[in-house]
Amino acid sequence: MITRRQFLKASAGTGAAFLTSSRLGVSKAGAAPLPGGTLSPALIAKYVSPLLVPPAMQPTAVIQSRSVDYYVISVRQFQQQILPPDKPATTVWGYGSPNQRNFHYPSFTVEATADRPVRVKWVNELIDSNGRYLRHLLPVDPTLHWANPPGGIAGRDMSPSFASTPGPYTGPVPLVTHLHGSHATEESDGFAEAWYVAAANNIPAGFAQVGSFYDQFKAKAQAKYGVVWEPGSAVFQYANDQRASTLWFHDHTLGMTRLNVYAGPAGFYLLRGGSADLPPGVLPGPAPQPDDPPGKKYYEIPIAIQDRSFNADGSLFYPSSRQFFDGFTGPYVPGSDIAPIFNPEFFGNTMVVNGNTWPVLPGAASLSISVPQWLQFEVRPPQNRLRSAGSTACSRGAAVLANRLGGRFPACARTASSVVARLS
Ligand SMILES: [Cu+2]
Repeated sequence: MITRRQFLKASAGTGAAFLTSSRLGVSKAGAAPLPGGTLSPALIAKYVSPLLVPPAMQPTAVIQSRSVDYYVISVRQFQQQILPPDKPATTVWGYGSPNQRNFHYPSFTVEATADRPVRVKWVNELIDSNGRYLRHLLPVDPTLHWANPPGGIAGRDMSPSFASTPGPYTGPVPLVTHLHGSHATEESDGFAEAWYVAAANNIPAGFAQVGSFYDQFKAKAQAKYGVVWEPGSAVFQYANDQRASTLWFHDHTLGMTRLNVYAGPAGFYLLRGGSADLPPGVLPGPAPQPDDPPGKKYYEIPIAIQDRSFNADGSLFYPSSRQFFDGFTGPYVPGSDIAPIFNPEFFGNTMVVNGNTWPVLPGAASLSISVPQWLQFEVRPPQNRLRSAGSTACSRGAAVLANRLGGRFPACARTASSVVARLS
């Protein structure tokens, strides 16, 4: 059996050459695009779609003598015009509030206040109109240490064994949401093994429908908050007993986070107030709030910069074979310990900002700043406040953006940051 180590040794020469050329591709603007799907990024018009400033999500209710903001937030599948209007729409997943029908990738923003708890019922609604589960939009490698619903209760959250190399997993999709940067107790933290599939009517017999931590956290949440987790959902509570900050929520399922987040579910959670926040009027605003009139102008703008690749039909591209990464054509698991689909690293060749490829933020001002490869930005002097939540390539994007704007960016590897650009 070939192990990963032996393979890496044998292919050290070719591997190094591949890495060098792909690194050059990233750093040299105007070089050949990174390999991706069937839609060349060169054919995507830049700075056409307006930059969306994600609106604020309305709480579903205010509960417990008006002391807790309560949200019901589901993940659904829908079509969104991510590419410019001359290209097809893209099927994505995203969070939204079912009674407000505001599903979007990235999600509308949760506005939270320091020391005022937020409770969220997170629902996995990846089902069709007949109540049958939806398959993943992207190729899921079932040979990793992952959620593994087909393993049943005994085999969930493990790496299964195979007699021959398997194809991608096509069963119901496990999800669980983590609020990145939050103070949370374990039952509300979105543990990778606390996932759950949608309450579909065709779950195959023997499949695990929840991860190995789900039941104990469900009991804990009931004891602590009196909440009942219904099938296909979990109720988490965030105390918000921390300093004002930019947080974001995203899927966190074991061995699938890269795919679930790439498919869309992510959103900003902005915590304001408390002794650590600046008094009103110091930082530029306003930011979106629930019930804003249409067309209101914002000067606090959250920016989610993400790399993606597309196919000509508008669908998201994600590698379906290890071969894409380094040309290795097998043998894969079980003939070696190399996973057949999983890629150790992947960079998209198209920049998506707040759910549109290379958008533009039009402003009333004369000043226009173009951040090559990311977005074009017109800002109104004297200043804007930009927030960015960094993940993978995003951190680098945000740092470059901050640099171009002459702003301050505390450290690109930090989980969440806020950039204040002062322009004169
Ligand atoms: Cu995170």
